[in-house]
Amino acid sequence: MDDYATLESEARELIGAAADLAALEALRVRYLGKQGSVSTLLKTLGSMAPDERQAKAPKVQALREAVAGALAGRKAAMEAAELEARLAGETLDLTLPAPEKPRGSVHPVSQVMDELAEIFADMGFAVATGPEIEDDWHNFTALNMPESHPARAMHDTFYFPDTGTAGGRMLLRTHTSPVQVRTMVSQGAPTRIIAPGRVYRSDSDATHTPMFHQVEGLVIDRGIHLGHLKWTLETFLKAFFEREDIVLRLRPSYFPFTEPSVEVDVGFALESGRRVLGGSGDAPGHGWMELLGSGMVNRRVIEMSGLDPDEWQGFAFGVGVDRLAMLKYGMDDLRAFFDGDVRWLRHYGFSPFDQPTLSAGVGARA
Ligand code: 2U9
Repeated sequence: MDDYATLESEARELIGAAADLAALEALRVRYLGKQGSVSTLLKTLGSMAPDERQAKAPKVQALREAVAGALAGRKAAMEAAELEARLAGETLDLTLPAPEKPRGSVHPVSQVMDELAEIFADMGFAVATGPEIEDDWHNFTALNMPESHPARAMHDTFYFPDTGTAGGRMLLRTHTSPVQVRTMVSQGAPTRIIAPGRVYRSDSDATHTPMFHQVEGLVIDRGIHLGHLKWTLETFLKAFFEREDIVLRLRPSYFPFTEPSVEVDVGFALESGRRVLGGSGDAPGHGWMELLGSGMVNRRVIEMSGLDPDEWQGFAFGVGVDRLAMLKYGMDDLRAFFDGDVRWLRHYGFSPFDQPTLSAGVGARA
């Protein structure tokens, strides 16, 4: 056995006996590292006479390859053994139920807004949105509420410091009506939209929160009259409350942005102390509940939005989304809607997979 063969068998023996990857790495350095014995042999080839180099070089190269191969083989074997051991130690019971992932729920206000969008889409209404921080022209002036109107008082509306912007002072919108004004100004007529969203009033007690939700509707077209308004609201309420026996009563009222204006009451029955919508409010044991405000859009509002009121007429209505949710799903405290208590949401929230559709029933299933 020559020196090369001795070195190779010694290296193979040590590599075979290496206990772990660290020991193997130490052996790699010992043989193939910069100062390693095989590397040194390779270097000495350079200083040999050509004949001697020609005779020895293939042997040294073969030695280097043999050691490198033995190191790689041992390393692969160690890694495979480690994987084997891990797999043998792990058990996976595929019959166990998967742990349940926490799932969010849909807030009743969002649920009702989705239902409204679905119902009104079926009647050809688009959903329009706009800024919650408005200027006083869009929130008040364009809606026939001039400077002197009491709703403009500081104690009713949240104002921002006056910065002299073009449309007047900035404020938190008190209704979603400015969205309809913006739509009329930018898109003209005819139009059919609902505008759902947050509105703000400086008001706070058991039945009023400083922020609440409204949906308003607007139809502008030729020849629109109160009959269209009544049919639309009746069709909407029947679809929303999922009852055919919804009866409306229109009472004269006043809003600056509509003329004539009507308050819309819905008949209800008292069932074990609870008000349940349906039937005429004049029947024995029944009553009327005020639910919506509405009317024919005031010609001055149509004019201020840049349309000709002799050509275009329309109707508009407004209703509280929170109120609709309470009536349909039975919550009794408005303030709980905005407390952010997850227990309330777990109780009243809806499944995100239960999208309202007219065909499957617009209401959420319990
Ligand atoms: C334009 C023209 C007219 C929207 C209307 C009401 C009547 C109304 C209240 C219901 C309950 C607000 O949430 S509430 O407090 N709304 O009574 N809203 S008519 O009239 C408009 C809107 C936009 C351009």
